[in-house]
Amino acid sequence: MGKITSLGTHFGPYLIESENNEVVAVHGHELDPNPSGIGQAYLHRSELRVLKPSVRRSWLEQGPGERTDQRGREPFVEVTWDEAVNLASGELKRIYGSFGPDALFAGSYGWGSSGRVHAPSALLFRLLRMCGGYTDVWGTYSSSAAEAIVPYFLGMRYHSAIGRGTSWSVIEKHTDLFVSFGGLRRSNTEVTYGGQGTHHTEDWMKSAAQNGTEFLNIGPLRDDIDLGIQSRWQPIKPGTDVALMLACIYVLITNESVDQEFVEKYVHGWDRFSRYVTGESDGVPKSASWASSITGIDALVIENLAIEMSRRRTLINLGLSVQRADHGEQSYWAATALACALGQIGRPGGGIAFPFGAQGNVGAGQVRKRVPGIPIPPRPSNSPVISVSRFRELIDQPGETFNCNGETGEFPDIKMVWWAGGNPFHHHQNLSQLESAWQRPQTIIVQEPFWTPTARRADIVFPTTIPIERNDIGGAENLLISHARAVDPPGEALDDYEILAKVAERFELREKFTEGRTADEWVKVLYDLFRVENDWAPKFEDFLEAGYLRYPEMSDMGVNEQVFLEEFRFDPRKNPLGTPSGKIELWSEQIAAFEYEDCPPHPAWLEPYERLGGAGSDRWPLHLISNQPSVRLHSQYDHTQPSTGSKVAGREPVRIHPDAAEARGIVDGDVVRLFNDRGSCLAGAVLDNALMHEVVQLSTGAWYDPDSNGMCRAGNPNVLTFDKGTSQLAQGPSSHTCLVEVERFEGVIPRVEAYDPPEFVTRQQ
Ligand SMILES: Nc1nc2c(c(=O)[nH]1)N[C@H]1C(S)=C(S)[C@@H](COP(=O)(O)OP(=O)(O)OC[C@H]3O[C@@H](n4cnc5c(=O)[nH]c(N)nc54)[C@H](O)[C@@H]3O)O[C@H]1N2
Ligand SMILES: Nc1nc2c(c(=O)[nH]1)N[C@H]1C(S)=C(S)[C@@H](COP(=O)(O)OP(=O)(O)OC[C@H]3O[C@@H](n4cnc5c(=O)[nH]c(N)nc54)[C@H](O)[C@@H]3O)O[C@H]1N2
Ligand SMILES: [Mo]
Repeated sequence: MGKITSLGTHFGPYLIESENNEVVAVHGHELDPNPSGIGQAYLHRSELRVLKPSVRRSWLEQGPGERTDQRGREPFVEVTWDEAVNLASGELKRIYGSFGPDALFAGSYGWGSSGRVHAPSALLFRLLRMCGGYTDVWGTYSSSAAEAIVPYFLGMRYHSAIGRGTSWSVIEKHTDLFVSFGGLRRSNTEVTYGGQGTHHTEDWMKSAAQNGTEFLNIGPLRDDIDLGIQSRWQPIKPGTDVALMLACIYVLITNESVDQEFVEKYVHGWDRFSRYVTGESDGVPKSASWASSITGIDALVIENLAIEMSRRRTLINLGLSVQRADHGEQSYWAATALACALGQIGRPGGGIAFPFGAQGNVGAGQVRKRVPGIPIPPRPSNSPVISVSRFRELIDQPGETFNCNGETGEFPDIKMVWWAGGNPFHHHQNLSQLESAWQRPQTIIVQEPFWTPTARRADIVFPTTIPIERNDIGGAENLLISHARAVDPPGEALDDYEILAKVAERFELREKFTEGRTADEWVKVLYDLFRVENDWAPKFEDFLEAGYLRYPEMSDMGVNEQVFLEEFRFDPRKNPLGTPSGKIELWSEQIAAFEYEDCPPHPAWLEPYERLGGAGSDRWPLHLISNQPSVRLHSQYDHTQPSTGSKVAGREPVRIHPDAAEARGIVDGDVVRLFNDRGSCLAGAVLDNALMHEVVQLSTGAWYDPDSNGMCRAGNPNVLTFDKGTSQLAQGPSSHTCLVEVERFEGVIPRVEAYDPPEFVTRQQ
C-alpha cells in the first residue's frame, strides 16, 4: 500500500494512493457507496501538461495584437516565470493605462478546482479587483435562464430554491408520481459544482421506486432514467415541453380540476394567465390537440396525463437542459404554473422541484453550508457586467447595446482577455464564430494545467497545478473534505495562487493579495473560520488526520428532511414569498415593465428559432442533444482514460436511432459527419433505440479540433449550436436548441490533432 491522501472534487471524494511521486490507484472514499469513475483520470500522467510558461511566437517577437489570426496555429516559445509574469503584468498595466479596466475581460467562467483556496477564477477576481477591475459576468452556462426568471415568480434566488427543495426522504415516503422534464440521468448526479459529497441519488431512487414512487421521464432519451428501476418514458420533441405543460393546464381548466382554493390563496395573476391558456386573450386555446401538433404526443395521452397528475401525489421536476434552450425561462415558469393548477405545492412529496437529475446534491434538503473562501473584494461599482454566455458578442461587437434583465448596457471595447479555470473553446456555442471574435483582443492570457483548445489559443499560458498537487479544503452537501498533496507538480507548474501572487508583486500588491500567507496557511485559516461557525468541528490537526468531517445534521444517506414551500403553504401571510404580491406570480408586473417580446409577463409558448416540425426542420431533420458526458466532467481529461475509452473510431460517440441510421446508410462504428448552416463535425456512430427517431445525441466536451474548413474532427457539438441568448431576460445559452443532419463520412478520414502537444520553438534573436 502506498501513501493515501484524501481529495475532494466536483465529482466526489476520493482517496488517492501514491508511490514514488506517482498516483498508483484512485479509490472511492470510504463513505461513498457509489464513487464516480471520472476520478480515475488522476491515474494517468499526461503528455499534455503545460510544463513551462509559454508565449505565442508573434506576440513575443512583435508585440501585443500581432498576427492574432495565428492564435492556435503558430508555435509557442517557453520562457522563465520571471519573464512571463513581467510580460503579463506589463501588458495589464498598458491596457489599464491606455484603455482603462473595462477593456479587460476577466469573467473567466468555468469549472476549475473545487477547492476553496485554489479556486482559480476567484483568485483572479480577487487580484484584478485590487488592481482596478475588469468587465465581469453574471449567470452561468448551467442555469442562467432559471436564475433570471425564478426570483420573479418565487421571490427567491434560484439557488436558494434548490437549497430549500424537497428532500429524497420525503419523496420516498410521499410521492406517487415523479414527473421529470429532462430526465434523471444517474451520470449527471455524479457531479456538483463546488464539490460533490458521497453519492446517494441512485440508492434514493431505487428505494423510492420500491416504495411505490413511479418515475415518468419526459424527454427525447429513454435512458435519461437509466438505473434499471421500472420507469415510464414519454418521448417529446425537444424544446416543446412548455406546450405540453400549458396543455395539461388547459385540460385541468376545462375539466374543472384546477385546485381553485390553491390558486386563489397562493397565486398572483391566475385569471390573466388562464385566459391565455384557454385562448381568450390571444385566440389560441392551448388544448391537448394544439400541443399534440407541437410536441408529437397524442392528444389523448396529454389529457390522461393531466388527469393522472391531479389524482396522484405528483412532483414535477425540471432538469436544467429544458432551460438551456431558446426561451428557456418559460419552461421553469410554465412548470410552476402547472404545479399551481395541481395545487400540491408545499405538500409532502408534491409540487415543484428543481433540478433533480442535474447535480448530485439535489434532494439532500439543505441550504448549502458555507465554507469560507479567500475573500473576494466587491466589484468596483462602475465595472460593466454582461450575461456570461454573451461574451463572444462582447469581444466582437464593441459599442453595441444589449438588454438584459431590465437593464440596457453597452459592450466596452475589449483589448485583453484573462481566463483561469475554464475552457471556452469547449463550452461556448458556435465555436467557429468564437474563433474569429477571439482574434480581436490584443492579448489573451490563460492559466491552465493542460494544452486545451483554449490554452492553445492564448498569447501567454501560465502552467498551473491540479488538485492532487496541492493542499486545500472543500465543502460538499454532507462533508467537509481535506484535499491533500499526493504528488509533486510536473515541470515548472505553479499554483494559481502563487502565479497571481507573482503578478500582484508587480503591482506592489503581494502583501495585500496574500495577506502575508502561503496557500497552505490559508487552508488552516479557512478551516478555523469554518470552525467559528461550526463549534462542533474538531481542531485542524484532527480534521487533517481524518481527511474529512461529516455534517452532523445530515443522515447517513446524506439527507436533511424538508418540504419545498411548506411554510408558505402553512401560512402565506406570515411566510409570504419575496415577490411583490408575496404569492407565486403567474403574471409579473416587473417583467411586464421590461416590454420584452421574447419574455412576456406570464408563462407562454414562444416558437424557438428552430425545432422538429417547426422552423428549420425542412432542411435539418434531426434534433441534436448535446448533453453532459457520463465519462468526464465537461472537457476535463478528455485526453485520457476513462474518456478515451468511450471514443468510437477515435472520436466522440454520437448516438443515432437505428431507423435514422439505416435511412442514411450508417452502421455502428462508422465515422459520420454532423452538419448544419453553422458548421460540421465528425463523430463515431453508435446505433441505439433508446433515442427518439428524429434525435441524435453527442455529448459535450470533445476537444475542439477544426480542420482548415472549420470541421471539428474530434466531435465537439458546439460547432453546430447557435450562439443566441435565451431571451432578453436572462440572455442565457440556448445550446439545446439545435437541428442538424447526419451523413456517413466519405473520403479520407482525417486524424484528430487536438490531443497533440503544440509546437515549440526557441526564440529568434
Ligand atoms: N453544446 C453544449 N455546450 C455546453 C453545455 C451543453 O449542455 N451543451 N453545457 C454548458 C455548461 S452547463 C457548462 S457548466 C459549461 C462547462 O464549461 P467549462 O467549465 O469551461 O468546462 P471544463 O471542461 O470543466 O473547463 C474547466 C477548465 O479548467 C481547467 N482547470 C482544472 N483545474 C484547474 C486549476 O486548478 N487551475 C486552472 N487554472 N485551471 C484548471 C481544466 O483543465 C479545464 O480546461 O459548458 C457549457 N457548454
Ligand atoms: N458526469 C457528468 N455529470 C455532470 C456534468 C458533466 O460534465 N459530467 N456537468 C454538470 C453540469 S455543469 C450541469 S449544468 C448539469 C446539467 O444538467 P442537465 O442540464 O439537466 O443535463 P443535460 O445532460 O444537458 O441534459 C439532460 C437530459 O435532458 C434531455 N433534454 C434535452 N433537451 C430537452 C428538452 O428540450 N426537453 C426535455 N424534456 N428533455 C431534454 C436530454 O435527453 C438529456 O439527456 O450536469 C452536471 N453533471
Ligand atoms: Mo453547467
